[in-house]
Amino acid sequence: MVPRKTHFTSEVTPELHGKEVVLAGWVWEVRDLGKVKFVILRDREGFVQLTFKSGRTPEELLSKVPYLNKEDVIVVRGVVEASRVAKTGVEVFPLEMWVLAKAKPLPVDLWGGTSDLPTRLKYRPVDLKSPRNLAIFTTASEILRAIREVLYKHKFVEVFTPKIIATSTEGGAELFAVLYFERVAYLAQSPQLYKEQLTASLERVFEIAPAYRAEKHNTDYHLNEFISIDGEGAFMDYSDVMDLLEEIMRAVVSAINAKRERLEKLGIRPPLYDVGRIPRVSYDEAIDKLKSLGYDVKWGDDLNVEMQRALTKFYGPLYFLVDFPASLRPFYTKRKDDDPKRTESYDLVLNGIEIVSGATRIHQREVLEKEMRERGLDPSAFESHLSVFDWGMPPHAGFGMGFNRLLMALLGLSNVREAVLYPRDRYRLEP
Ligand code: AMO
Repeated sequence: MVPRKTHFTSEVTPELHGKEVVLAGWVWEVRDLGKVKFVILRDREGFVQLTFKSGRTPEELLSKVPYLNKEDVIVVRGVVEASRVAKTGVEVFPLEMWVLAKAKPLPVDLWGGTSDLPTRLKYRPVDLKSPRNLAIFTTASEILRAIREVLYKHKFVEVFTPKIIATSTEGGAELFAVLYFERVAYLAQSPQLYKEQLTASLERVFEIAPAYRAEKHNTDYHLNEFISIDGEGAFMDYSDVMDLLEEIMRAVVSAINAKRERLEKLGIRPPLYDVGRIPRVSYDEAIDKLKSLGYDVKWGDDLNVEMQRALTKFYGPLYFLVDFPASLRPFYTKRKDDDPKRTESYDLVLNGIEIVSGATRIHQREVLEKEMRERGLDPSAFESHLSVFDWGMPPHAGFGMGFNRLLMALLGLSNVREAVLYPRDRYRLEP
C-alpha cells in the first residue's frame, strides 16, 4: 500500500530533523553523481531535495533513480535532515519510493521558462505546473480569502445569481446569445440587476462568479469570460463603497506581502507594498491634468489606459476617479443631486488599468425609466426588474471588481491571460 502524503514541501523544515515523512509530488530534476543521486521533488508549495546515497539508501531504491523522468509522479517515505547545503535547509533521505505515473517529455519548458505565451496557453494544464504559475494561483486563492473576509466582516452575504438571462444589463452589443430551448437567451455580462434587487431582501450581498462579454477587442486586459467580484449594499452610497474597497485593497496587499518572498524569487514583482488613503480624483480634475500634459481630451470623453497611466504621475499607482459624466455611465447610475450632469460613480485604477467600477444607484422607478429611455432602452423589456422598485427598494450602492485584472495589476503581470487558469478570448475556446 502506498502511504498517504503527510507533508507539503513547504512544511518540511529543519525542525523536523530526524522525523519520518511521506512526500508526494513530481520529479523536477534528477542529478546523478554516481554514488550520490539527488532528486528534486516539486509539489504545489515548492521543492524538496531527496538525497540517495550508496551505503545509506537501500540498493534497490538507488537503482530506480536513473529511470525517473522529469514530471513522473512519485511518493517517497524518508527521513528529514537539516542541511546547510540544500537550498531549503533540509534534505530527505528516502527509505521507500513509489512511481505512480510516468511522464513523457513536456510540450512546455517549465524549467527554463522559454516557451511563449500562445504555446503555454495551448498546453495550459501542463503550463500550470510551473513554479511561477503555482505561486500566482495559490496567491490568487489567498487574495480571494482576504476579500471574502472583509466582506463577511461588513455583513455581506455571499450569493449566486443566474448566468443565463433574458435581457442585457451592460449594453446590448456585447452579449453572447445561447439557445435556451425554443428561445434565445444570453450569458450574463454582470449580476448587476440581480444584485441590486437583492438589496431589497438581503441588504448586503456579494457574488464571485464568471461574467461574459462578447467584446471583440484582443488586448492584454480584455477577456470574454472573467471572474467578477460584485458587491451591493442597501443604505450605502458610493463613498461608503469606496471606504470598503480601500479596506479590501489593504487586506489584499497584506495577503500578497505574506507571499512576496516566494513571488519575487520567481521574478514576480507586486508593485504595491501598502495601501493608505486612496486618492479620490474627480473626473473634471483628471481631464484638466491630462490637458496640462498635452492630451487631446475633452469633458465627456472616456479615458484610455494610456491616459490613466499618465495620471499615476500625479496620484501614484492606485487612485479612484470619481463623479463621471452621466453620459459615460450605465442607466442605473445615480446622478449627483446638486449637479445632474455628473454621477455618484467611480472607477478604481491600478497602474493605469481599471480594476473596479461602481456607483450609487437609482432606487426610484420613474427616474430609472427616464434614464433607460434616454439611452434608447425600452423600460417594458425590464418590467420584472422595475417592478421590484414598486415594493420597497432601499437606496443602495455597489461595486464590480474584475478579479483577473486585479490579479494581473497586483502581481505586475503583463497580460491578463496570465491571471486566468483557462482564458477565453477572441481566438481561444480551448483548452
Ligand atoms: P464594468 O463593465 O466596468 O462594470 O465591469 C466591472 C469590472 O470588470 C472588469 N472587466 C473585465 N475584465 C476582463 N475582461 C473584460 N472584458 C472586462 N470587462 C470588465 C473590470 C471592470 O472594472 N455592473 C458594473 C459594476 C457595478 O457598477 O457594480 C460593471 O459591470 O475590472
